[in-house]
Amino acid sequence: MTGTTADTAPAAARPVVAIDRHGDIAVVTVDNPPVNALGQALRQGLWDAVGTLDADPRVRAVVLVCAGRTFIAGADVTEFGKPPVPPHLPDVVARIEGAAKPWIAAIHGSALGGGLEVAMGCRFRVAAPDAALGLPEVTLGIVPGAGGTVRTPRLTGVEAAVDLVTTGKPVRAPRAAAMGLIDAVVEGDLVEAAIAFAREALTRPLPPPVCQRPVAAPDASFWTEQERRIAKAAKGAVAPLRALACLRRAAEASFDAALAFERETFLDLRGSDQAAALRAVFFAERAAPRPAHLRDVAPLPLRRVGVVGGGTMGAGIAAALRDAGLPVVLIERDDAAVARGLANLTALFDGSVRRGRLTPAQAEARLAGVTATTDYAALADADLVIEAVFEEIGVKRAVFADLGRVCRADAVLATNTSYLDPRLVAEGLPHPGRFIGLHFFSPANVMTLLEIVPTPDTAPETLATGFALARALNKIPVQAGICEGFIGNRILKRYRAAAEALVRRGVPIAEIDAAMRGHGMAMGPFEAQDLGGLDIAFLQREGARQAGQDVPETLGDILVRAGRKGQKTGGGWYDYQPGDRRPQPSQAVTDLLAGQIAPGAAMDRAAIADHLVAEMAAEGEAILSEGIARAPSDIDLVEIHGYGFPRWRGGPMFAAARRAAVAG
Ligand code: T1G
Ligand code: NAD
Repeated sequence: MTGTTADTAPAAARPVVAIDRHGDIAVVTVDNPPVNALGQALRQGLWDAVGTLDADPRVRAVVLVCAGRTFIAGADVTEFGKPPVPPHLPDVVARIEGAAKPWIAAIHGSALGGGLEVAMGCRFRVAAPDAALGLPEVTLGIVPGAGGTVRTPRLTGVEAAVDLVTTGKPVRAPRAAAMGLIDAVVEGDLVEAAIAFAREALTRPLPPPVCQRPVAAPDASFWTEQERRIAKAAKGAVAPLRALACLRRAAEASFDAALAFERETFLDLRGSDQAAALRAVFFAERAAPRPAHLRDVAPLPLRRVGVVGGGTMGAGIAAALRDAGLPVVLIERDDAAVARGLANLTALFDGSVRRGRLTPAQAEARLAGVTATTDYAALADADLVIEAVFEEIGVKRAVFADLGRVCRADAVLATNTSYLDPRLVAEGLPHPGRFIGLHFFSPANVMTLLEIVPTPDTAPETLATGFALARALNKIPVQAGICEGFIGNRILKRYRAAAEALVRRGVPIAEIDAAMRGHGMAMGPFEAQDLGGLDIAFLQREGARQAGQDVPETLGDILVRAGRKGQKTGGGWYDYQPGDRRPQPSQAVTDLLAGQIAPGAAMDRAAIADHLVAEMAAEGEAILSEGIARAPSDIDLVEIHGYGFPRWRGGPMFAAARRAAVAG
């Protein structure tokens, strides 16, 4: 930097790949922020480093390490739509694997996709204890493209490789070591530990490169069983089964033949509709927590949170807050309700223990962080209070009157209302700039969607605090404007109405549900209502009718009036045998609806699904044109994270745009 001063000099371009020498060990440092994605410059840098170090007689081994928050997080997803530029990643991995000096990958943060493939090209892998390793390609609608399906089974055996590759779920370093994916978990300074590991390794004969290691092939029945299992779990996503086929080839064919098959599959899927959809969702999810219009707005601190109401939603929200480590004050209306609220919370944490997500000790600590009381004074120092009491305007207003009295003037006050107008809920509240809607989804400690609903009075920092909360809770936030049902429930209403309209035209209920499941939805519209209960929407319609609105009678109304509220009453749109959640077509429903239904219109399942998804997208268009949603991708995130829409279809708005592009 001679001749310039630090103040005036342009920032010196840091090399993407730098080489340092520690005696006879070279350290190759990758520095390509934010996540060391394998863009062209990085691939070229690694390619050149192999040449440089092979030619350097002083170097006996090479440690590969990354700067910043993570090891190489994979291929550069932004390059996917573009023509590939050499050197191609499989060639870079092969070059590292074939280097004259052994390379040792030193992993921290995440080694994902192409990052793990580079690491598998190295002769050894060591990792910090909290590092994560995985092959998430199937979640992007593709398969690993640089040997992941061929090298993984050579390190871990086929069974573990099937798990890693077809689920896309990463594993932590200790488990990776147990599986054979890495050679050691190392504590302390990663570079020093990796250098020490290298020196030690050089004292013994080297293991063969991964490509030369054997793999034991399971028999045909193993593959049939895996195919069946994976097809069921994939619900229409194609990548997991294609990845399985690659693994089978890896077990049964030569290394080179399997590599060629993997590459062919990768290139085929990369241009597919499913991959395009999953890429769009990938970027939408990453953009959602930090929206551009709030970039310059600092959120308020979130240290202590209150929840009012300990029912289904309040308990779920409190559990989510505790999972994020926040202390919670839970307010209920009387002592019995306090006890019920605590019992609800206990049941949620016990469920996590049963599923192996929490240890009993952790569950106890979660519960110990909740102060449950009837005394609003306990909210005096809360930074945020979320109201989740009965969906009645009078009850909610009374709660906010109390909150207005006891809370700090700068405490954010939020309502979890599903359908009420937040402006009416907040009427009369002092300092209305701190008020906001935070619409969680049930079960609130599991569902990842959070609709954030500002009123015209909501201050920017209050809005930013809603997004900060979503980040703290690891949820996907979507900003919604005020209308009945916000984004998600408004589309749900249109979707259900359209499904009922098909029933009126004579399409069998079970055909509609089967069509939507076949489309990849978690459930069909009618079985989902049976699960959640038909009475909630019924009561809402009745309320509107009593308020003088013209709400035409729905088929659901007829069922509820006949006592058919869903599974909890033994029947709704279907019948249920006691203790059996499988829906059975119902003669009683056929009889009840007889006068409403036209004689059998035939409609194939694909046409049913296309029609209903087009209805969702049409409502989405209306929502956009009214400014209720800020972008089509926000609507897609709502449907995917709140309503079980298949991720690999990208959401109703993505699907509609794709369809329009193909048609036009
Ligand atoms: N390519 C391009 N940009 C990426 C990226 C990637 N792979 N991963 C992350 N980003 C951007 C992201 O959009 C965001 O941008 C910023 O980095 C920080 O991300 C051949 C085919 C590594 C665990 O799927 O899981 O390898 O918003 O907020 O919370 O077989 O990023 O700042 O502008 O998520 O610290 C496989 C995906 C690719 C990894 C870090 N790899 N990334 O989490 O940061 S396919 C992945 C992650 C592949 C080969 C194939 C996470 C992370 P901006 P972030 P984070
Ligand atoms: P719920 O009936 O299970 O729970 C309501 C709780 O509020 C009860 O425990 C009740 O004792 C308590 N409560 C009533 N008045 C109170 C008061 N004055 N002070 C303190 N506590 C009081 O209802 P829920 O399903 O949890 O719904 C709560 C809110 O969340 C509603 O506004 C609802 O629309 C909304 N919501 C519900 C869902 C869902 O799927 N259940 C989803 C999103 C939003």
